[in-house]
Amino acid sequence: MDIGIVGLPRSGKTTLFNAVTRGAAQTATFSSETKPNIGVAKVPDPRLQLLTDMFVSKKTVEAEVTYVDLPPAPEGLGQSRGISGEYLNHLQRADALVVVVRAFEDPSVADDGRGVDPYRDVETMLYELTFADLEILDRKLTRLAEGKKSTKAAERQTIEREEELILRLKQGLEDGTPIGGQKLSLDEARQIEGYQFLTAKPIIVVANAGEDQLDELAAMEERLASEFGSEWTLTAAVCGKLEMELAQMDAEDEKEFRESMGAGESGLARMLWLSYQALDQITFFTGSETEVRAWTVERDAPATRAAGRIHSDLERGFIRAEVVTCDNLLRCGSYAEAKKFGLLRQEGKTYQVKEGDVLTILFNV
Ligand SMILES: Nc1nc2c(ncn2[C@@H]2O[C@H](COP(=O)(O)OP(=O)(O)OP(=O)(O)O)[C@@H](O)[C@H]2O)c(=O)[nH]1
Ligand SMILES: [Mg+2]
Repeated sequence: MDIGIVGLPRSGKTTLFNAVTRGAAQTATFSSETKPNIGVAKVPDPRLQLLTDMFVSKKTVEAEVTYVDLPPAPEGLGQSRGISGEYLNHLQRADALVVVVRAFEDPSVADDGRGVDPYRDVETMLYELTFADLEILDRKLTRLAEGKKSTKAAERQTIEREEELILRLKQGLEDGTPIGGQKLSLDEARQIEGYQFLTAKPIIVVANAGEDQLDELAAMEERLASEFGSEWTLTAAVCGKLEMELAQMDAEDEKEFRESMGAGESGLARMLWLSYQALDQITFFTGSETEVRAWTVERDAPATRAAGRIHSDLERGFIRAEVVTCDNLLRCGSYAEAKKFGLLRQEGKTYQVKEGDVLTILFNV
């Protein structure tokens, strides 16, 4: 899972990136960064420790989500001049986008002269993403028109069909429906897979509030959800700077501070959970005396695909999977006991992996 973090200058992208990856990338009152920060967030999961204790395992490995914190766009993202070049490539590579908007008031951090308004900024950002896709569509239309001139009548039909689809997508976008929200046949969806449209990606809108706005978070979340929430747009409000400071403490101190400030669930856990939701991912486990490990895969993925997440050999040479739910395994205390109670199942290639499954893949290459 690769998640791109975007937003207007000084909205708190790097601050949130640091919070979720427990990183220490440079944040700044004046934008100076030009390279993206790439970091990995380890997904906390209490089941991992329980499994590690049960297996008396030497090693525990959490599931990971990669975040890419993008510097402000060189052309001035948010000023309707579009997104292009390397910046666009970075965005296109992400599986989902976090759109950060500034809600915190702080006179030492300059705004763009229009005052702080997170809702206006969400609209600006969504407009920018739409604008970038419209540009991609226009470029494609130009290329198709050129192609039509130099092809024979028989091939022209294929081009015209593609042209039709692109025009329909464009109309939809202009009417305010992101490409991810437009109805497409399977065939059409496959046809546009390669284009990497930004509005086809799930979006997580995060309002970055100040620590003095803790008691406004709930109201902010409500307004964000009602104005922008949809099947493909998730919304949240967090205190980025506070979360970053908390993420840099050790677990005990963090817990104490969180309680004393009434800061609730960790913003880090929240961001990760939203990332899972946006990409419809589930967690499964592998376990032995050498290593207990959590993995992610799309919901309803077949066992072969889950095997492939572990290693391509396991997907290629897949024979079958031994499956037990994490809860059942922990209750039984060992594979042998789980087997005795008939809780260890043998599953084939098409078995749809469930949240919390513990898998042993049998394979032969
Ligand atoms: N008071 C306050 N300041 C914040 C908060 N979040 C971020 N800041 C400050 O705002 C400034 C910009 O934060 P960054 O995280 O660097 O923002 P950014 O979006 O990465 O900025 P660019 O990469 O330059 O576009 C820094 O000085 C932060 O300390 C917050 O919640 N409260
Ligand atoms: Mg930054």
